[in-house]
Amino acid sequence: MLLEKYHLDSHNEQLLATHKKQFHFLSESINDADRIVQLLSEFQVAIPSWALGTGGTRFGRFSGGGEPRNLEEKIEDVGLLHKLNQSSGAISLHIPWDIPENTAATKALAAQHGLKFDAVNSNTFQDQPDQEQSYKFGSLQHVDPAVRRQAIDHNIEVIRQGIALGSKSLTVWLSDGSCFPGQLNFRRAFQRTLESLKEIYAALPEDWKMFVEYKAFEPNFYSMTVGDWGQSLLYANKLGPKAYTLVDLGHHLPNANIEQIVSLLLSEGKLAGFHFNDSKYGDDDLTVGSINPYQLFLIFNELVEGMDARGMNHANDLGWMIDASHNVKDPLEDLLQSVEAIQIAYAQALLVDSKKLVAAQDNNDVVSAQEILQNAYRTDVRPLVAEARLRSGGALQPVELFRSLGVRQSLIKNRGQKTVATGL
Ligand code: PSV
Ligand code: MN
Repeated sequence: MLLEKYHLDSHNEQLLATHKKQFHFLSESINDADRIVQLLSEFQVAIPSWALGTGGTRFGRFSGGGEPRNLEEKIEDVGLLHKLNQSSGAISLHIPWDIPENTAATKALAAQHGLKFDAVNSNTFQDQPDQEQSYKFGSLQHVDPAVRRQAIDHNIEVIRQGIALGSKSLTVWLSDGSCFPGQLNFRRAFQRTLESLKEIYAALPEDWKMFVEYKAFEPNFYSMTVGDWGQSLLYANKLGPKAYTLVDLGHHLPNANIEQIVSLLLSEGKLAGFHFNDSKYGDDDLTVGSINPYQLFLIFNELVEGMDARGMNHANDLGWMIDASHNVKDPLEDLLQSVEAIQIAYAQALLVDSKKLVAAQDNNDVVSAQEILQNAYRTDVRPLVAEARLRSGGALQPVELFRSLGVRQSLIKNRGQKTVATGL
């Protein structure tokens, strides 16, 4: 075990006095500190199995070593994160990058680490070595029914794997689209995709959801067949009540008002949840909150407002997941930072004085509305987040403990310097 309870205890003990001072100071200046801490403790963010190794670009990949070599080691890494922050209690698998060889053993290992299986993800954007048909010109949209059949069957197989693991949702992200004008008949491509999705939808168990993820561009650069939230919502509405739109923060054209998209999807009852990350230019897959933390806060502000308006449970009624690529940072440190950034934005949104905000909006008091939002955003809520970790048995400063224990060095020693995680 790289991380024992006594490591956590002695780390927390050293930082406790300073933390308590900061927490008390903050608790006295805000309302509801205990309620916020409680909500933060309940809030879990799923870790994608493909983000545990070093990511790369088409120009190169620079591994930091000690990457998980198989699904078991990926589960162990997420278990480690969860021990540190008590907020990463789920893992999301991408198939076929991660296929459990022995489902019962995989489930038992996850349970041992206190982890659940979040959404399972299908992959019809790459050709696998043993595959008969190619996805070069799309999968569910393809003009050849044999390709569509293969892609549909793959999704149904992913559902089957997910049922065995105890997942409750399937995320479908399609790279389908076209690179040049004239390549594709948009209307017919949409229709074929819809028909294919209907077959997959029909294979969903009663208590499952289908998440339809959109993306503006890449790998297709002229059109994407599920290119924006409007297109995803069209599919979801036509499919039925178990289909929802999934928002990946990096999948919009520049300057899109993501918080407005989130608000409307939520009020339509069609928001599936998130793939959290951050970006400057496109699908950069950077650490959550590293580029535009104000936007993240505004998104959470809409989430809290909209979920409360619909009487939804913050922790369980939407899918919360990270989707990132760690090209220059230690992936585990990056994921710890990402989860913390999500919790900070959530805590700040919980601080918004919603009654005052409604009054300001109803009076067209633009200045007050901005003051109310920014007052919450500019509050340093880190002591609340740390307190939630402390009360749940995690570390006051997860990255600091990860470093002081030399976790990466131990992983390199155990697994080797040149390991490569699948799915990168
Ligand atoms: C596509 O860019 C995406 O966001 C989808 O969620 C995929 O499943 C994932 O990235 C693959 O890395
Ligand atoms: Mn994604």
